[in-house]
Amino acid sequence: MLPVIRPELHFLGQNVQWTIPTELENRFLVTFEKFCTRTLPAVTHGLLLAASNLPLPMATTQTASSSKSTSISELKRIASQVRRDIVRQVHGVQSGHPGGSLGCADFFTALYFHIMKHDPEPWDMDGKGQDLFFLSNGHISPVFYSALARSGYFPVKELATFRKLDTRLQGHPTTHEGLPGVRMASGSLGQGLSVAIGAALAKKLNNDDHIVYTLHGDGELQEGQIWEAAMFAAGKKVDNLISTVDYNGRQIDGDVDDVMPLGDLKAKWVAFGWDVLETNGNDMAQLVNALGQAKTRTGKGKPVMILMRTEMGQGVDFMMNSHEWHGIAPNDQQLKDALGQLEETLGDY
Ligand SMILES: Cc1ncc(C[n+]2csc(CCOP(=O)(O)OP(=O)(O)O)c2C)c(N)n1
Ligand SMILES: [Mg+2]
Repeated sequence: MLPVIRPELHFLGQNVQWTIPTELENRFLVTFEKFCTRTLPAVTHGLLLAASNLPLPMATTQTASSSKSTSISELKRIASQVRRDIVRQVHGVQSGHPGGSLGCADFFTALYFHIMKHDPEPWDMDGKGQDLFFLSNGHISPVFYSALARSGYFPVKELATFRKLDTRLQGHPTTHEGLPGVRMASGSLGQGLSVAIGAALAKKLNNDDHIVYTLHGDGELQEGQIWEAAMFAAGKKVDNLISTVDYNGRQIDGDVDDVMPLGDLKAKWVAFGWDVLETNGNDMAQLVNALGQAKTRTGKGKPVMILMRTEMGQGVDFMMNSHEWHGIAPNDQQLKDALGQLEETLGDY
């Protein structure tokens, strides 16, 4: 009979109490310490898999952070400003990724201004008692930064530093700069689901009943680590997780179907054991409804997946209907044309 101990583990700054046989203790201490100091998703995920035979406690209710109730028309107005922020950031430094960012502007607006229970202040990495969001397709950082700034995580005027030397707003988000709202480095595709699963498991261990959200590109799904994580999340009933795929059918080199077809994506996620919803990610009312539906489906033994149809470049006519604007910046005239199509609703930075 193995001796059983009750160690205090440290995960993203949270104290985790769990009954663990001593033979596994060292493995967990190593895992969580690495996760704490610098995000190492692959290693963490591997170690989570190694320890996956351990039973998980059921989540219980904790004090919730507030989620805002914002009308659909107001959300649309915010999304318009987010789109302006995107094209202005990318134009300002003549680099970055406007296409996917524009396509996901409605999603980020719905998430940060209506769906998630989160408080920008006081900010800490733990996010205990809050919903968490992990951006896995980190190249669409302009939309992430705009949503964070506009919802109060850091000054809106800091958007002007995007991709500049010494900025906290790196082209691909990092934790190193300490930008409030960023809990994981991303840009190397395929890793965010593994990290989010770790965070979702930590919430269960901490009896924190809040939800972990993720976003992934459809091209990103070509990464094998996604499917390893997908299998793990369903197999271990990580049911406090809502993932979304930006299903725009495009990626850096062309249409996803031409680069590596995804086949019947819904059937694949269902086969992997997920509860799958589909929505139009550029129709605010439909999107808010789908995200609300997804919330009601948590806690039922399955991770939840939203396949979200979007249009790359949505909102700027000459950036739509192609992959061309995946990662190039508008020139001065193109910026003017783009801004002419996007109402300034909250004031430019
Ligand atoms: C591991 C890894 N491989 C390749 C890349 C290069 N890359 C950056 S974005 C991208 C396309 C991803 O497609 P998708 O996720 O659909 O994003 P979208 O073009 O729709 O914004 C690729 C291949 C990367 N960032 N990471
Ligand atoms: Mg794509």
